[in-house]
Amino acid sequence: MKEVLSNANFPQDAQGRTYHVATRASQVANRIITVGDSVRARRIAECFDGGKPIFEHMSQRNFLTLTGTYKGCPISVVAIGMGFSVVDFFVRECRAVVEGEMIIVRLGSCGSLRPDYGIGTVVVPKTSIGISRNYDYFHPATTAQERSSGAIEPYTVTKPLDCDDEVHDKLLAALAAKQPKAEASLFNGESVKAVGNTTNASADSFYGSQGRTDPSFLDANANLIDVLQQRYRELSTLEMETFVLNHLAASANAAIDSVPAGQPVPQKGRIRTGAVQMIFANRTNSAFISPDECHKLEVWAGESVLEALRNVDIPKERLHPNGVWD
Ligand code: R1P
Repeated sequence: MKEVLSNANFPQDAQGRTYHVATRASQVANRIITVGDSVRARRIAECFDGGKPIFEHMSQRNFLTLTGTYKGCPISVVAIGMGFSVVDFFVRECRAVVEGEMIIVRLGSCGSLRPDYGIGTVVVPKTSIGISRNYDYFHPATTAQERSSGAIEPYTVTKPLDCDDEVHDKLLAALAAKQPKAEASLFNGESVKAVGNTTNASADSFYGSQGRTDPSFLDANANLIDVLQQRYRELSTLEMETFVLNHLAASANAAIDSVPAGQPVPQKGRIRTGAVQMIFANRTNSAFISPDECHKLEVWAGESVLEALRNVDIPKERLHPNGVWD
């Protein structure tokens, strides 16, 4: 750690840089694309005006922020890694340095649970559920009776939380407008397509809580996917971030809505979320994406998310007056 930080509750340096993402006011735009992978982030940033970001910072904790303009509209691309906890660092720390409404879109890879959504399909979910490992189920003190009776289940599944309707629709429209022509040599001859209005599940592991099997660990997940699909008929994709993004947006919006009438509302605006999920693994037939296919999907999806974000209005009065970076 290089900077001197203060405030153990929410550590920031003297200029307001946050502890992990390490950006400060005027370095992050109100419209953000978040990805897991810094290579994908840089690929998207090549579409910025001038072919590169205006502001760039890789934090010591490996959060990469690239801020530029796309057709004149300020947008940040932030690579955060994978999983629930990094979404929490990212959303809270970016919220702390951005004034006004935020629109955050996760552009990530996912596994498909549907034979008709193969490699080459890009999915825009409408809603997401969260799946977490219940650590107590695996605790040595938990009895066989507690396990077999169902008193303690191995996984907990949340209620669904929606993405923003307008963001969902603009993402789907942009993907359709920029859809590349299918090539027989790519995607195993499957047609390249974008689909929307699906249900996603975000899991707290790539392995156990996504129903993958591993004889080296007790995971108690043999019927997890079947149970999820019975409960959510439209369940199409599995990944690791969208649910938490929707949850944090709902929490931020609830904090604003809970301000009693007549009391000053914080300067911070609402958070609206969306997700674009590129199918890298088809769990129904074990297919996995090739590097060429990955590149093609990332270019299509990346440009589409930039275009969609540009097309979602953020009313001027809710933008920070100094909405420029330095
Ligand atoms: C698994 O390999 C990871 O890839 C996806 C999933 O959500 C999961 O976190 O994220 P990115 O493709 O954005 O890294």
